[in-house]
Amino acid sequence: MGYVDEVIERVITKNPSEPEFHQAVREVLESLRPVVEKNEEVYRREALLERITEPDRQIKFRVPWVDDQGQVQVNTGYRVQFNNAIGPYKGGLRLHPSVNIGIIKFLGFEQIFKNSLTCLPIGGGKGGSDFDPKGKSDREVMVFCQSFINELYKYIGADEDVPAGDIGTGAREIGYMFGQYKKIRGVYEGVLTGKGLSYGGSLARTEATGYGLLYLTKEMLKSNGIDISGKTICISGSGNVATYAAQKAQQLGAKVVTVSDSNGWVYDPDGIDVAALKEIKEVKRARLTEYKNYRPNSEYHEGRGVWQVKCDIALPCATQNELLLEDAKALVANGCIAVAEGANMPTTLEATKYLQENKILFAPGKAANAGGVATSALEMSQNSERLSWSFEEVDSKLQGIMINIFHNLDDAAKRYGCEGDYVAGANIAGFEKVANAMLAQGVC
Ligand code: NDP
Ligand code: 2IT
Repeated sequence: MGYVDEVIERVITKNPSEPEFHQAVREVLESLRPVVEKNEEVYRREALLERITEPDRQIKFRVPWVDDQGQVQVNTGYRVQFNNAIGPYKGGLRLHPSVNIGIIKFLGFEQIFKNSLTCLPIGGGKGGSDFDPKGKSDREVMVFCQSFINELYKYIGADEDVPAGDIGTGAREIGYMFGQYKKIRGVYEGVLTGKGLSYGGSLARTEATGYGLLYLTKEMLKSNGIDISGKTICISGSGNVATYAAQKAQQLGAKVVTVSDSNGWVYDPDGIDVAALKEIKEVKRARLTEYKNYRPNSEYHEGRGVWQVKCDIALPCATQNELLLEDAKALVANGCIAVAEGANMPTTLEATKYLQENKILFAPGKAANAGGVATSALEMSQNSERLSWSFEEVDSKLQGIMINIFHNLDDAAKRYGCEGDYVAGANIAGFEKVANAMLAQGVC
């Protein structure tokens, strides 16, 4: 058995019941085969693949809080500090009832390579809790966030580990967490990113993941001789990533016809009204069923269905494994030309394979959604120099980073004889830098 297969088997045996983690490891390691073959002797001796698939540490803790009825509730908190070879641990906090250690590990593992692709000095980590912010009062969210930080504060810091938002964690949650960290530690430092603008946040961080997704998609299309303007786009999700992806897509002259949430989806033939979407989701924290009140011409459907709609470009921006083989088949049959992942691992391995075999341009999440964490790193830089950059300055750096990511992964794919395979290109380009740093730093 080859080294890659040995390590995949070892990961599965050592971490049973963590299917999402297995999936992420398999995707990365399988596409690293040509790199591993070239360096097999050194990598084996240094146990490089065993080390890179084992987190530096996993922290799991109790998060007790009191609800509005006076009842004590108990959630589980997690932080997986995966790899800090190239910088302090960096990655979001997911608050969703589905959160478990396997999901946090898959996200933390992806984050290592994503952060490396940004070419900024950030290592990989992820955390979260099975707490569900939906339907909770502001007070309940606040006391949960305070209790979460009461434990997590021991392990994070501006030069140590810098968490941020993810599903269920937005500006409100980051604000409460930042306040509690400051109170306990008595220091004012950039320990979290995605902060409010009046206390160390960066302009354009809110927009960054969605905007970055479109900057990378545009560059991928351009390098294949295609103009994004005039294209029809299907987006899934209706949260932070989906909303600002829709906004930037429209600014670039494309038409976005769908968005979704975990209950259903909207089809708007005239193009999604981003202002209405923001009001429903960001202000009212309501469901997509409300969208029809703003746009009588639109349709609301219960359940899944976004990928059955005819489009040129598909941007999955909700959650993992939301684009299945049957969806990939529908996209291909309907003439789709490109898929770029705004979410982390939204496309199953079978669906990805089918799309690539059918010559769909496919940009993996660790490259396509890296604009969020890249701008988080820019927020860290601003905090360190105690300055704030203008929106234009941050946005133009973000554009440069996304264009650079695309060319780095495109070049890596060409170097290893798999031109056009952007999954392999992203994994190879992200891995090389981390691997070299780990080898240079010795066994640790
Ligand atoms: P939000 O919480 O703002 O929005 C999440 C959206 O996805 C909501 O529309 C939500 O619907 C939907 N969703 C969540 N879970 C499920 C599910 N199990 N089934 C169906 N729909 C679901 O999160 P973000 O927009 O921040 O994150 C979306 C994706 O992008 C995630 O994969 C995240 O890891 C990734 N990402 C986020 C970054 C960021 O900067 N925020 C950066 C890079 C990647 P509902 O409201 O019904 O739950
Ligand atoms: O998946 C991700 O890259 C994020 N949720 C953003 C992480 C960050 O530190 O900004």
